[in-house]
Amino acid sequence: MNGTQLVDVSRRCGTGMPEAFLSMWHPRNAVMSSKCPPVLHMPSMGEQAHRLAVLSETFIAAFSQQPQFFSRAPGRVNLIGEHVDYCGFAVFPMAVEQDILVAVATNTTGMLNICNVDPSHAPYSCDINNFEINKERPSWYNYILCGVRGIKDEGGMQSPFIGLNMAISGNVPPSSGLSSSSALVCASALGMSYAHGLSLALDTLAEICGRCEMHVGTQGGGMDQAISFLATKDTAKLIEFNPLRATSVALPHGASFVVANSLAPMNKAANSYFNCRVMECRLATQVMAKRAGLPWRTFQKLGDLQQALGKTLPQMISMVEDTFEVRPYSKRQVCELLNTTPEELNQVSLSENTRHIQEFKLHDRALHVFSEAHRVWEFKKVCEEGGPYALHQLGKLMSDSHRSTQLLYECSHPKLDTLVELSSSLALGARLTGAGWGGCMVALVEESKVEQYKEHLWKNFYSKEPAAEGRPRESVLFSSHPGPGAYVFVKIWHLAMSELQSEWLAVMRWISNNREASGDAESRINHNGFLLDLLIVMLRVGA
Ligand code: ADP
Ligand code: NG1
Repeated sequence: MNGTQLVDVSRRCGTGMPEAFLSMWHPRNAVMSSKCPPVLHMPSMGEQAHRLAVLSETFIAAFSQQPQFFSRAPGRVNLIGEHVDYCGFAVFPMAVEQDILVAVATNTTGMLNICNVDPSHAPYSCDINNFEINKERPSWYNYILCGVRGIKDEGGMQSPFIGLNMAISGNVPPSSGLSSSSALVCASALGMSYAHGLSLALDTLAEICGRCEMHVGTQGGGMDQAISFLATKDTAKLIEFNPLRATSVALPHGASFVVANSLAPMNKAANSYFNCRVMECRLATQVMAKRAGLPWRTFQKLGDLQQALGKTLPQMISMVEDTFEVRPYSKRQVCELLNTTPEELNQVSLSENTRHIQEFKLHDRALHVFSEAHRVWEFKKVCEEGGPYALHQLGKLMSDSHRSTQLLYECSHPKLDTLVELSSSLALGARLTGAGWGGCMVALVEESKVEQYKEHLWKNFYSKEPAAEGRPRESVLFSSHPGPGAYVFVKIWHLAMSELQSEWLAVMRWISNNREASGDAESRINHNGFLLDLLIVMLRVGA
Protein backbone atom coordinates (compact mmCIF):
# COMPACT_ATOMS: atom_id res chain seq x y z
CA MET A 1 0.00 0.00 0.00
CA ASN A 2 3.04 2.26 0.17
CA GLY A 3 2.67 5.22 -2.09
CA THR A 4 -1.06 4.69 -2.62
CA GLN A 5 -3.00 7.90 -2.48
CA LEU A 6 -6.25 7.07 -0.74
CA VAL A 7 -8.37 9.22 -2.98
CA ASP A 8 -11.75 7.76 -3.63
CA VAL A 9 -12.90 9.04 -6.98
CA SER A 10 -15.83 6.64 -7.28
CA ARG A 11 -17.98 8.31 -9.86
CA ARG A 12 -20.03 5.22 -10.62
CA CYS A 13 -21.25 4.59 -7.12
CA GLY A 14 -23.71 7.36 -6.51
CA THR A 15 -21.15 9.76 -5.06
CA GLY A 16 -21.79 13.30 -6.33
CA MET A 17 -19.11 14.52 -8.71
CA PRO A 18 -18.30 17.74 -6.88
CA GLU A 19 -17.80 15.77 -3.66
CA ALA A 20 -15.57 13.29 -5.44
CA PHE A 21 -13.54 16.02 -7.02
CA LEU A 22 -13.21 17.89 -3.74
CA SER A 23 -11.52 14.78 -2.41
CA MET A 24 -8.87 15.11 -5.10
CA TRP A 25 -7.94 18.55 -3.87
CA HIS A 26 -7.60 17.28 -0.29
CA PRO A 27 -6.06 13.83 -0.65
CA ARG A 28 -4.94 13.49 2.95
CA ASN A 29 -8.37 13.38 4.56
CA ALA A 30 -10.23 12.20 1.56
CA VAL A 31 -11.15 8.57 2.18
CA MET A 32 -14.84 8.74 1.47
CA SER A 33 -17.38 6.33 2.73
CA SER A 34 -19.06 4.70 -0.21
CA LYS A 35 -20.96 1.48 -0.49
CA CYS A 36 -19.22 0.70 -3.78
CA PRO A 37 -15.57 -0.34 -4.04
CA PRO A 38 -13.38 2.77 -3.81
CA VAL A 39 -11.70 4.01 -7.00
CA LEU A 40 -8.19 5.12 -6.12
CA HIS A 41 -5.43 6.98 -7.82
CA MET A 42 -2.57 4.66 -8.88
CA PRO A 43 0.27 4.45 -6.34
CA SER A 44 3.51 6.02 -7.54
CA MET A 45 5.91 4.34 -5.10
CA GLY A 46 6.29 1.16 -3.11
CA GLU A 47 5.85 -2.52 -3.77
CA GLN A 48 2.36 -2.21 -5.21
CA ALA A 49 3.49 0.44 -7.71
CA HIS A 50 6.26 -1.94 -8.78
CA ARG A 51 3.82 -4.84 -9.20
CA LEU A 52 1.45 -2.63 -11.20
CA ALA A 53 4.31 -1.59 -13.49
CA VAL A 54 5.31 -5.24 -14.13
CA LEU A 55 1.66 -6.11 -14.67
CA SER A 56 1.27 -3.26 -17.18
CA GLU A 57 4.30 -4.52 -19.12
CA THR A 58 2.82 -8.03 -19.26
CA PHE A 59 -0.48 -6.57 -20.39
CA ILE A 60 1.06 -4.46 -23.14
CA ALA A 61 3.20 -7.38 -24.36
CA ALA A 62 0.14 -9.65 -24.53
CA PHE A 63 -2.48 -7.27 -25.91
CA SER A 64 -0.55 -4.39 -27.55
CA GLN A 65 -2.57 -1.83 -25.63
CA GLN A 66 -2.43 -0.03 -22.27
CA PRO A 67 -4.61 -1.29 -19.40
CA GLN A 68 -7.54 1.08 -18.82
CA PHE A 69 -7.76 0.34 -15.09
CA PHE A 70 -6.78 -2.21 -12.43
CA SER A 71 -9.00 -4.07 -10.00
CA ARG A 72 -7.60 -5.48 -6.78
CA ALA A 73 -8.91 -7.86 -4.11
CA PRO A 74 -7.11 -9.15 -0.98
CA GLY A 75 -6.73 -12.62 0.52
CA ARG A 76 -7.67 -13.13 4.15
CA VAL A 77 -6.67 -14.86 7.35
CA ASN A 78 -9.52 -16.29 9.38
CA LEU A 79 -8.82 -15.76 13.09
CA ILE A 80 -11.52 -18.13 14.31
CA GLY A 81 -14.68 -19.81 12.96
CA GLU A 82 -13.47 -22.57 10.64
CA HIS A 83 -15.84 -24.60 8.48
CA VAL A 84 -18.89 -22.88 9.91
CA ASP A 85 -19.72 -20.31 7.20
CA TYR A 86 -21.37 -22.88 4.92
CA CYS A 87 -23.46 -23.96 7.92
CA GLY A 88 -24.75 -20.38 8.22
CA PHE A 89 -22.66 -19.35 11.26
CA ALA A 90 -20.59 -16.20 11.82
CA VAL A 91 -16.83 -16.08 11.17
CA PHE A 92 -14.02 -13.74 12.26
CA PRO A 93 -11.54 -12.97 9.45
CA MET A 94 -9.35 -10.02 8.50
CA ALA A 95 -7.96 -9.11 5.07
CA VAL A 96 -4.23 -9.64 4.55
CA GLU A 97 -1.98 -7.29 2.61
CA GLN A 98 -1.35 -9.91 -0.12
CA ASP A 99 -3.74 -9.56 -3.03
CA ILE A 100 -4.65 -10.26 -6.64
CA LEU A 101 -4.27 -7.41 -9.15
CA VAL A 102 -6.07 -7.52 -12.49
CA ALA A 103 -5.16 -5.14 -15.35
CA VAL A 104 -8.18 -4.63 -17.59
CA ALA A 105 -9.04 -3.05 -20.95
CA THR A 106 -12.03 -3.52 -23.23
CA ASN A 107 -11.64 -4.96 -26.74
CA THR A 108 -13.87 -4.92 -29.79
CA THR A 109 -13.72 -8.65 -30.54
CA GLY A 110 -16.17 -9.93 -27.91
CA MET A 111 -13.43 -12.21 -26.55
CA LEU A 112 -12.30 -12.64 -22.96
CA ASN A 113 -8.50 -12.90 -23.17
CA ILE A 114 -6.65 -13.80 -19.98
CA CYS A 115 -2.94 -13.94 -19.17
CA ASN A 116 -0.75 -14.02 -16.05
CA VAL A 117 2.58 -12.41 -15.09
CA ASP A 118 3.54 -15.90 -13.92
CA PRO A 119 4.31 -17.84 -17.13
CA SER A 120 3.45 -21.16 -15.44
CA HIS A 121 -0.20 -20.06 -15.78
CA ALA A 122 -0.86 -20.41 -19.52
CA PRO A 123 -3.00 -17.78 -21.29
CA TYR A 124 -6.63 -18.53 -22.08
CA SER A 125 -9.25 -17.04 -24.42
CA CYS A 126 -12.98 -17.61 -24.88
CA ASP A 127 -16.08 -15.84 -26.17
CA ILE A 128 -17.19 -13.59 -23.29
CA ASN A 129 -20.82 -14.14 -24.23
CA ASN A 130 -20.61 -17.92 -24.43
CA PHE A 131 -18.30 -20.01 -22.26
CA GLU A 132 -18.48 -23.03 -19.94
CA ILE A 133 -16.60 -23.58 -16.67
CA ASN A 134 -15.14 -27.07 -16.51
CA LYS A 135 -15.61 -28.44 -12.96
CA GLU A 136 -13.55 -31.53 -13.69
CA ARG A 137 -10.29 -29.70 -14.37
CA PRO A 138 -9.26 -27.12 -11.73
CA SER A 139 -7.52 -24.69 -14.16
CA TRP A 140 -6.38 -21.34 -12.80
CA TYR A 141 -8.47 -19.31 -15.25
CA ASN A 142 -11.68 -21.02 -14.05
CA TYR A 143 -11.70 -18.63 -11.09
CA ILE A 144 -11.67 -15.66 -13.47
CA LEU A 145 -14.46 -17.20 -15.51
CA CYS A 146 -16.41 -17.55 -12.24
CA GLY A 147 -16.05 -13.83 -11.47
CA VAL A 148 -17.01 -12.82 -15.01
CA ARG A 149 -19.94 -15.26 -14.99
CA GLY A 150 -21.17 -13.92 -11.64
CA ILE A 151 -21.46 -10.40 -13.05
CA LYS A 152 -23.02 -11.68 -16.28
CA ASP A 153 -25.66 -13.62 -14.34
CA GLU A 154 -26.38 -11.21 -11.51
CA GLY A 155 -24.92 -7.80 -12.36
CA GLY A 156 -28.22 -6.57 -13.80
CA MET A 157 -26.98 -6.14 -17.41
CA GLN A 158 -28.26 -7.78 -20.57
CA SER A 159 -25.92 -9.46 -23.08
CA PRO A 160 -24.03 -8.87 -25.31
CA PHE A 161 -21.15 -8.11 -22.95
CA ILE A 162 -18.08 -6.16 -24.03
CA GLY A 163 -14.94 -8.17 -24.79
CA LEU A 164 -12.17 -7.82 -22.18
CA ASN A 165 -8.43 -8.28 -21.97
CA MET A 166 -7.22 -9.16 -18.48
CA ALA A 167 -3.75 -9.74 -17.03
CA ILE A 168 -3.29 -11.13 -13.50
CA SER A 169 -0.64 -10.67 -10.83
CA GLY A 170 -1.07 -12.32 -7.44
CA ASN A 171 1.01 -12.68 -4.27
CA VAL A 172 -1.48 -14.52 -2.03
CA PRO A 173 0.17 -17.93 -1.49
CA PRO A 174 -2.04 -20.31 -3.50
CA SER A 175 -3.81 -23.30 -1.92
CA SER A 176 -2.66 -22.22 1.54
CA GLY A 177 -5.88 -21.27 3.29
CA LEU A 178 -5.45 -17.53 2.68
CA SER A 179 -8.11 -17.44 -0.04
CA SER A 180 -6.09 -16.82 -3.18
CA SER A 181 -8.91 -18.37 -5.20
CA SER A 182 -11.56 -16.01 -3.85
CA ALA A 183 -9.27 -12.99 -4.26
CA LEU A 184 -8.96 -14.02 -7.92
CA VAL A 185 -12.74 -14.41 -8.29
CA CYS A 186 -13.45 -11.08 -6.53
CA ALA A 187 -10.83 -9.06 -8.43
CA SER A 188 -12.08 -10.47 -11.76
CA ALA A 189 -15.73 -9.81 -10.92
CA LEU A 190 -14.82 -6.26 -9.91
CA GLY A 191 -12.90 -5.78 -13.17
CA MET A 192 -15.84 -7.08 -15.20
CA SER A 193 -18.30 -4.92 -13.27
CA TYR A 194 -16.24 -1.71 -13.54
CA ALA A 195 -15.52 -2.26 -17.25
CA HIS A 196 -19.28 -2.44 -17.86
CA GLY A 197 -19.94 0.73 -15.84
CA LEU A 198 -21.97 -1.08 -13.17
CA SER A 199 -22.51 0.47 -9.74
CA LEU A 200 -22.66 -2.63 -7.58
CA ALA A 201 -22.45 -2.19 -3.82
CA LEU A 202 -19.76 -4.01 -1.84
CA ASP A 203 -22.17 -6.42 -0.18
CA THR A 204 -23.85 -7.21 -3.52
CA LEU A 205 -20.46 -7.97 -5.05
CA ALA A 206 -19.57 -10.13 -2.03
CA GLU A 207 -22.78 -12.13 -2.34
CA ILE A 208 -22.47 -12.55 -6.11
CA CYS A 209 -18.88 -13.77 -5.72
CA GLY A 210 -19.81 -16.10 -2.85
CA ARG A 211 -22.25 -17.81 -5.20
CA CYS A 212 -20.28 -17.71 -8.43
CA GLU A 213 -17.11 -19.34 -7.04
CA MET A 214 -19.25 -22.47 -6.65
CA HIS A 215 -19.04 -22.88 -10.46
CA VAL A 216 -15.60 -24.45 -9.89
CA GLY A 217 -17.41 -27.16 -7.91
CA THR A 218 -16.61 -26.27 -4.27
CA GLN A 219 -19.48 -25.41 -1.95
CA GLY A 220 -17.96 -22.69 0.25
CA GLY A 221 -19.95 -20.47 2.58
CA GLY A 222 -19.08 -16.95 1.41
CA MET A 223 -16.62 -15.87 4.12
CA ASP A 224 -13.69 -15.27 1.76
CA GLN A 225 -15.57 -13.17 -0.77
CA ALA A 226 -17.30 -11.22 2.02
CA ILE A 227 -14.08 -10.17 3.73
CA SER A 228 -12.35 -9.50 0.40
CA PHE A 229 -14.94 -6.79 -0.34
CA LEU A 230 -16.00 -5.66 3.15
CA ALA A 231 -12.64 -5.52 4.96
CA THR A 232 -11.52 -2.22 6.43
CA LYS A 233 -8.00 -1.34 7.41
CA ASP A 234 -7.00 -1.94 11.05
CA THR A 235 -10.01 -4.02 12.14
CA ALA A 236 -11.02 -7.64 11.95
CA LYS A 237 -14.64 -8.32 11.02
CA LEU A 238 -17.34 -10.44 12.50
CA ILE A 239 -19.14 -11.60 9.37
CA GLU A 240 -22.69 -12.91 9.67
CA PHE A 241 -24.70 -14.44 6.85
CA ASN A 242 -28.23 -14.29 5.56
CA PRO A 243 -28.41 -11.36 5.50
CA LEU A 244 -24.71 -10.60 5.04
CA ARG A 245 -23.41 -8.25 7.75
CA ALA A 246 -19.87 -7.21 8.67
CA THR A 247 -19.12 -5.69 12.08
CA SER A 248 -15.73 -4.16 12.80
CA VAL A 249 -14.11 -5.52 15.95
CA ALA A 250 -10.97 -3.92 17.34
CA LEU A 251 -8.31 -6.45 18.29
CA PRO A 252 -6.72 -6.10 21.74
CA HIS A 253 -3.45 -4.20 22.00
CA GLY A 254 -0.19 -5.86 22.84
CA ALA A 255 -0.32 -8.87 20.53
CA SER A 256 0.15 -9.69 16.85
CA PHE A 257 -1.18 -12.36 14.56
CA VAL A 258 1.61 -14.31 12.89
CA VAL A 259 0.87 -16.45 9.83
CA ALA A 260 3.06 -19.50 9.15
CA ASN A 261 2.74 -21.55 5.98
CA SER A 262 3.06 -25.31 6.51
CA LEU A 263 4.17 -25.50 2.86
CA ALA A 264 1.77 -28.41 2.31
CA PRO A 265 -0.56 -27.04 -0.40
CA MET A 266 -4.18 -28.19 -0.75
CA ASN A 267 -6.27 -27.32 -3.80
CA LYS A 268 -9.93 -27.59 -2.73
CA ALA A 269 -11.27 -27.97 -6.26
CA ALA A 270 -8.94 -30.90 -7.03
CA ASN A 271 -10.50 -33.39 -4.58
CA SER A 272 -13.70 -33.95 -2.59
CA TYR A 273 -12.38 -33.46 0.99
CA PHE A 274 -13.96 -30.03 1.33
CA ASN A 275 -17.32 -30.90 -0.18
CA CYS A 276 -17.41 -34.12 1.86
CA ARG A 277 -17.41 -32.00 5.06
CA VAL A 278 -20.16 -29.73 3.65
CA MET A 279 -22.27 -32.82 2.94
CA GLU A 280 -21.62 -34.42 6.35
CA CYS A 281 -22.93 -31.21 7.95
CA ARG A 282 -25.94 -31.28 5.64
CA LEU A 283 -26.73 -34.89 6.51
CA ALA A 284 -26.34 -34.17 10.25
CA THR A 285 -28.78 -31.26 9.80
CA GLN A 286 -31.31 -33.44 8.03
CA VAL A 287 -31.13 -36.33 10.52
CA MET A 288 -31.53 -33.91 13.46
CA ALA A 289 -34.40 -32.13 11.66
CA LYS A 290 -36.22 -35.42 11.04
CA ARG A 291 -35.76 -36.48 14.64
CA ALA A 292 -37.24 -33.13 15.76
CA GLY A 293 -40.31 -33.71 13.53
CA LEU A 294 -39.32 -31.06 10.95
CA PRO A 295 -39.54 -31.57 7.14
CA TRP A 296 -35.90 -32.72 6.72
CA ARG A 297 -35.73 -32.24 2.94
CA THR A 298 -36.09 -28.46 3.35
CA PHE A 299 -33.07 -28.16 5.67
CA GLN A 300 -29.50 -27.73 4.38
CA LYS A 301 -27.60 -25.93 7.14
CA LEU A 302 -27.05 -26.55 10.85
CA GLY A 303 -27.58 -22.82 11.40
CA ASP A 304 -31.05 -22.92 9.84
CA LEU A 305 -31.94 -25.88 12.04
CA GLN A 306 -30.82 -24.01 15.15
CA GLN A 307 -33.00 -21.05 14.17
CA ALA A 308 -36.01 -23.24 13.46
CA LEU A 309 -35.65 -24.91 16.85
CA GLY A 310 -34.98 -21.64 18.68
CA LYS A 311 -32.20 -23.24 20.76
CA THR A 312 -28.87 -21.83 21.98
CA LEU A 313 -25.55 -23.20 20.71
CA PRO A 314 -24.88 -25.13 23.96
CA GLN A 315 -28.38 -26.65 23.65
CA MET A 316 -27.57 -27.69 20.06
CA ILE A 317 -24.39 -29.35 21.34
CA SER A 318 -26.50 -31.41 23.79
CA MET A 319 -28.85 -32.28 20.95
CA VAL A 320 -25.91 -33.62 18.90
CA GLU A 321 -24.92 -35.86 21.83
CA ASP A 322 -28.52 -37.11 22.15
CA THR A 323 -28.96 -37.76 18.42
CA PHE A 324 -25.74 -39.37 17.24
CA GLU A 325 -23.37 -42.08 18.30
CA VAL A 326 -19.66 -41.23 18.05
CA ARG A 327 -19.12 -43.73 15.22
CA PRO A 328 -19.26 -43.22 11.46
CA TYR A 329 -22.62 -43.86 9.77
CA SER A 330 -22.78 -45.82 6.52
CA LYS A 331 -24.79 -44.42 3.63
CA ARG A 332 -27.36 -47.16 4.20
CA GLN A 333 -27.70 -46.20 7.89
CA VAL A 334 -28.20 -42.54 6.98
CA CYS A 335 -30.94 -43.61 4.54
CA GLU A 336 -32.59 -45.62 7.31
CA LEU A 337 -32.51 -42.67 9.71
CA LEU A 338 -34.11 -40.47 7.04
CA ASN A 339 -36.42 -43.21 5.79
CA THR A 340 -35.25 -42.64 2.23
CA THR A 341 -33.41 -44.36 -0.64
CA PRO A 342 -29.76 -43.88 -1.71
CA GLU A 343 -31.10 -42.41 -4.97
CA GLU A 344 -33.10 -39.75 -3.16
CA LEU A 345 -30.17 -39.05 -0.81
CA ASN A 346 -27.91 -38.48 -3.85
CA GLN A 347 -30.48 -36.12 -5.30
CA VAL A 348 -31.57 -34.14 -2.22
CA SER A 349 -28.44 -34.10 -0.08
CA LEU A 350 -25.20 -34.89 -1.91
CA SER A 351 -23.14 -32.98 -4.46
CA GLU A 352 -21.89 -34.63 -7.66
CA ASN A 353 -18.40 -35.24 -6.27
CA THR A 354 -19.58 -36.72 -2.94
CA ARG A 355 -22.07 -39.32 -4.19
CA HIS A 356 -19.43 -42.03 -4.08
CA ILE A 357 -18.76 -41.57 -0.35
CA GLN A 358 -20.02 -44.47 1.78
CA GLU A 359 -19.34 -43.29 5.34
CA PHE A 360 -20.20 -40.08 7.21
CA LYS A 361 -19.04 -38.90 10.65
CA LEU A 362 -22.15 -37.02 11.70
CA HIS A 363 -21.48 -36.68 15.45
CA ASP A 364 -17.96 -35.29 15.19
CA ARG A 365 -18.68 -32.87 12.35
CA ALA A 366 -21.81 -31.41 13.95
CA LEU A 367 -20.09 -31.16 17.34
CA HIS A 368 -17.21 -29.22 15.78
CA VAL A 369 -19.56 -26.82 13.98
CA PHE A 370 -21.71 -25.90 16.99
CA SER A 371 -18.75 -25.57 19.37
CA GLU A 372 -16.70 -23.55 16.83
CA ALA A 373 -19.69 -21.27 16.16
CA HIS A 374 -19.87 -20.71 19.93
CA ARG A 375 -16.13 -19.89 20.11
CA VAL A 376 -16.58 -17.15 17.48
CA TRP A 377 -19.01 -15.28 19.74
CA GLU A 378 -16.76 -15.85 22.78
CA PHE A 379 -13.81 -14.46 20.79
CA LYS A 380 -15.78 -11.34 19.88
CA LYS A 381 -16.90 -10.87 23.49
CA VAL A 382 -13.31 -11.07 24.79
CA CYS A 383 -12.13 -8.57 22.14
CA GLU A 384 -14.85 -6.14 23.20
CA GLU A 385 -14.57 -6.58 26.96
CA GLY A 386 -10.76 -6.64 27.16
CA GLY A 387 -9.32 -7.06 30.65
CA PRO A 388 -6.01 -8.35 31.99
CA TYR A 389 -6.57 -11.92 30.75
CA ALA A 390 -7.99 -11.06 27.32
CA LEU A 391 -4.97 -12.17 25.32
CA HIS A 392 -4.72 -15.48 27.15
CA GLN A 393 -8.46 -16.10 26.69
CA LEU A 394 -8.19 -15.41 22.96
CA GLY A 395 -5.18 -17.71 22.72
CA LYS A 396 -7.05 -20.50 24.48
CA LEU A 397 -10.05 -20.15 22.15
CA MET A 398 -7.68 -20.43 19.18
CA SER A 399 -5.97 -23.53 20.55
CA ASP A 400 -9.34 -25.16 21.33
CA SER A 401 -10.38 -24.37 17.77
CA HIS A 402 -7.30 -26.10 16.39
CA ARG A 403 -7.91 -29.22 18.47
CA SER A 404 -11.47 -29.35 17.21
CA THR A 405 -10.46 -29.05 13.53
CA GLN A 406 -7.74 -31.63 14.10
CA LEU A 407 -9.69 -34.25 16.06
CA LEU A 408 -13.39 -33.72 15.24
CA TYR A 409 -13.28 -32.21 11.77
CA GLU A 410 -10.12 -34.05 10.69
CA CYS A 411 -9.01 -31.29 8.35
CA SER A 412 -5.54 -30.64 9.76
CA HIS A 413 -2.21 -31.90 8.39
CA PRO A 414 0.82 -33.32 10.26
CA LYS A 415 2.88 -30.26 9.28
CA LEU A 416 0.22 -27.89 10.61
CA ASP A 417 0.07 -29.88 13.84
CA THR A 418 3.86 -29.64 14.14
CA LEU A 419 3.72 -25.86 13.70
CA VAL A 420 0.95 -25.60 16.32
CA GLU A 421 2.93 -27.76 18.77
CA LEU A 422 6.09 -25.71 18.20
CA SER A 423 4.04 -22.58 18.95
CA SER A 424 2.98 -23.69 22.42
CA SER A 425 6.10 -22.37 24.18
CA LEU A 426 6.03 -18.82 22.79
CA ALA A 427 2.57 -18.09 21.35
CA LEU A 428 -0.63 -17.47 23.32
CA GLY A 429 -2.55 -19.78 20.97
CA ALA A 430 -2.34 -21.16 17.44
CA ARG A 431 -4.61 -22.86 14.94
CA LEU A 432 -4.95 -23.82 11.31
CA THR A 433 -6.65 -21.17 9.22
CA GLY A 434 -8.82 -21.63 6.12
CA ALA A 435 -9.96 -24.96 4.78
CA GLY A 436 -6.96 -26.91 6.17
CA TRP A 437 -5.54 -30.27 5.00
CA GLY A 438 -2.36 -28.19 4.71
CA GLY A 439 -1.94 -24.45 4.18
CA CYS A 440 -1.35 -21.89 6.90
CA MET A 441 -1.46 -21.62 10.66
CA VAL A 442 -2.25 -18.38 12.49
CA ALA A 443 -0.80 -17.71 15.96
CA LEU A 444 -1.49 -15.01 18.53
CA VAL A 445 1.83 -13.75 19.87
CA GLU A 446 2.69 -11.04 22.40
CA GLU A 447 4.27 -8.16 20.50
CA SER A 448 7.47 -8.32 22.54
CA LYS A 449 7.93 -11.97 21.56
CA VAL A 450 7.14 -11.83 17.83
CA GLU A 451 10.73 -11.82 16.58
CA GLN A 452 11.81 -14.53 19.03
CA TYR A 453 8.79 -16.62 17.99
CA LYS A 454 9.54 -16.29 14.27
CA GLU A 455 13.17 -17.18 14.92
CA HIS A 456 12.03 -20.23 16.89
CA LEU A 457 9.79 -21.45 14.01
CA TRP A 458 12.49 -20.75 11.47
CA LYS A 459 15.07 -22.75 13.39
CA ASN A 460 12.84 -25.66 14.35
CA PHE A 461 10.57 -25.98 11.32
CA TYR A 462 11.61 -24.09 8.20
CA SER A 463 15.34 -24.80 8.34
CA LYS A 464 14.48 -28.51 8.33
CA GLU A 465 11.81 -28.22 5.64
CA PRO A 466 13.07 -28.90 2.08
CA ALA A 467 10.13 -26.93 0.59
CA ALA A 468 11.36 -23.79 2.41
CA GLU A 469 14.80 -23.89 0.81
CA GLY A 470 15.59 -20.71 -1.09
CA ARG A 471 12.32 -19.02 -0.11
CA PRO A 472 12.46 -15.59 1.52
CA ARG A 473 11.40 -15.80 5.16
CA GLU A 474 8.68 -13.15 4.73
CA SER A 475 6.95 -15.22 2.05
CA VAL A 476 6.26 -18.12 4.43
CA LEU A 477 6.25 -16.56 7.90
CA PHE A 478 4.88 -13.07 8.48
CA SER A 479 3.02 -10.85 10.94
CA SER A 480 -0.31 -9.82 9.59
CA HIS A 481 -2.13 -6.57 10.16
CA PRO A 482 -5.78 -6.07 9.04
CA GLY A 483 -5.74 -4.58 5.52
CA PRO A 484 -8.42 -2.86 3.40
CA GLY A 485 -10.90 -4.58 1.07
CA ALA A 486 -11.17 -4.56 -2.74
CA TYR A 487 -10.80 -1.43 -4.87
CA VAL A 488 -10.10 -0.14 -8.36
CA PHE A 489 -6.98 1.77 -9.43
CA VAL A 490 -7.13 4.31 -12.24
CA LYS A 491 -4.68 6.76 -13.69
CA ILE A 492 -6.20 10.10 -12.75
CA TRP A 493 -5.54 11.32 -16.27
CA HIS A 494 -7.59 8.46 -17.77
CA LEU A 495 -10.38 9.11 -15.36
CA ALA A 496 -10.71 12.77 -16.27
CA MET A 497 -10.37 12.08 -20.00
CA SER A 498 -13.06 9.42 -20.06
CA GLU A 499 -15.38 11.58 -17.95
CA LEU A 500 -14.83 14.53 -20.25
CA GLN A 501 -15.35 12.46 -23.33
CA SER A 502 -18.57 10.83 -22.17
CA GLU A 503 -20.03 14.02 -20.68
CA TRP A 504 -19.11 16.08 -23.72
CA LEU A 505 -20.71 13.49 -26.00
CA ALA A 506 -23.85 13.63 -23.87
CA VAL A 507 -24.03 17.42 -24.20
CA MET A 508 -23.46 17.19 -27.96
CA ARG A 509 -26.17 14.58 -28.24
CA TRP A 510 -28.50 16.81 -26.29
CA ILE A 511 -27.76 19.79 -28.52
CA SER A 512 -28.26 17.74 -31.66
CA ASN A 513 -31.56 16.49 -30.33
CA ASN A 514 -32.46 20.16 -30.00
CA ARG A 515 -34.22 19.69 -26.71
CA GLU A 516 -35.58 22.51 -24.55
CA ALA A 517 -33.10 23.90 -22.04
CA SER A 518 -33.56 22.01 -18.80
CA GLY A 519 -32.03 21.61 -15.37
CA ASP A 520 -30.43 18.40 -16.59
CA ALA A 521 -28.54 20.15 -19.37
CA GLU A 522 -27.57 22.95 -17.04
CA SER A 523 -26.10 20.62 -14.53
CA ARG A 524 -24.21 18.73 -17.26
CA ILE A 525 -22.68 21.97 -18.49
CA ASN A 526 -21.71 22.92 -14.91
CA HIS A 527 -20.25 19.50 -14.53
CA ASN A 528 -18.16 19.88 -17.68
CA GLY A 529 -16.99 23.25 -16.51
CA PHE A 530 -15.80 21.52 -13.39
CA LEU A 531 -14.05 18.82 -15.39
CA LEU A 532 -12.35 21.40 -17.58
CA ASP A 533 -11.09 23.21 -14.48
CA LEU A 534 -9.76 19.93 -13.20
CA LEU A 535 -8.04 19.17 -16.46
CA ILE A 536 -6.33 22.54 -16.49
CA VAL A 537 -5.11 22.09 -12.92
CA MET A 538 -3.83 18.62 -13.74
CA LEU A 539 -1.98 19.85 -16.79
CA ARG A 540 -0.34 22.44 -14.58
CA VAL A 541 0.78 19.93 -11.93
CA GLY A 542 1.63 17.33 -14.55
CA ALA A 543 -0.65 14.60 -13.10
P1 ADP B 1 -6.89 -20.95 -1.48
O1 ADP B 1 -8.10 -20.21 -1.94
O2 ADP B 1 -6.98 -21.40 -0.07
O3 ADP B 1 -5.62 -20.22 -1.75
P2 ADP B 1 -7.65 -22.91 -3.47
O4 ADP B 1 -7.15 -24.30 -3.66
O5 ADP B 1 -9.10 -22.75 -3.25
O6 ADP B 1 -6.79 -22.31 -2.31
O7 ADP B 1 -7.28 -22.03 -4.75
C1 ADP B 1 -5.98 -22.01 -5.27
C2 ADP B 1 -6.04 -21.90 -6.79
O8 ADP B 1 -6.33 -20.53 -7.17
C3 ADP B 1 -4.70 -22.21 -7.45
O9 ADP B 1 -4.55 -23.60 -7.66
C4 ADP B 1 -4.83 -21.45 -8.76
O10 ADP B 1 -5.61 -22.19 -9.69
C5 ADP B 1 -5.64 -20.22 -8.36
N1 ADP B 1 -4.73 -19.06 -8.09
C6 ADP B 1 -4.42 -18.51 -6.91
N2 ADP B 1 -3.55 -17.47 -7.06
C7 ADP B 1 -3.30 -17.37 -8.38
C8 ADP B 1 -2.49 -16.50 -9.19
N3 ADP B 1 -1.74 -15.52 -8.67
N4 ADP B 1 -2.49 -16.69 -10.51
C9 ADP B 1 -3.25 -17.68 -11.07
N5 ADP B 1 -4.03 -18.52 -10.37
C10 ADP B 1 -4.06 -18.38 -9.04
P1 NG1 C 1 -10.10 -21.45 1.80
O1 NG1 C 1 -9.21 -21.47 2.95
O2 NG1 C 1 -9.97 -20.20 0.99
O3 NG1 C 1 -9.98 -22.66 0.98
C1 NG1 C 1 -12.58 -22.41 2.41
C2 NG1 C 1 -13.92 -21.83 1.97
C3 NG1 C 1 -14.52 -20.90 3.04
C4 NG1 C 1 -14.58 -21.60 4.39
C5 NG1 C 1 -13.18 -22.16 4.73
C6 NG1 C 1 -13.16 -22.96 6.01
C7 NG1 C 1 -14.26 -21.37 -0.43
C8 NG1 C 1 -14.03 -20.42 -1.53
N1 NG1 C 1 -13.74 -21.04 0.76
O4 NG1 C 1 -11.63 -21.38 2.44
O5 NG1 C 1 -15.81 -20.50 2.64
O6 NG1 C 1 -15.55 -22.59 4.41
O7 NG1 C 1 -12.69 -23.02 3.70
O8 NG1 C 1 -13.55 -22.18 7.08
O9 NG1 C 1 -14.87 -22.40 -0.62
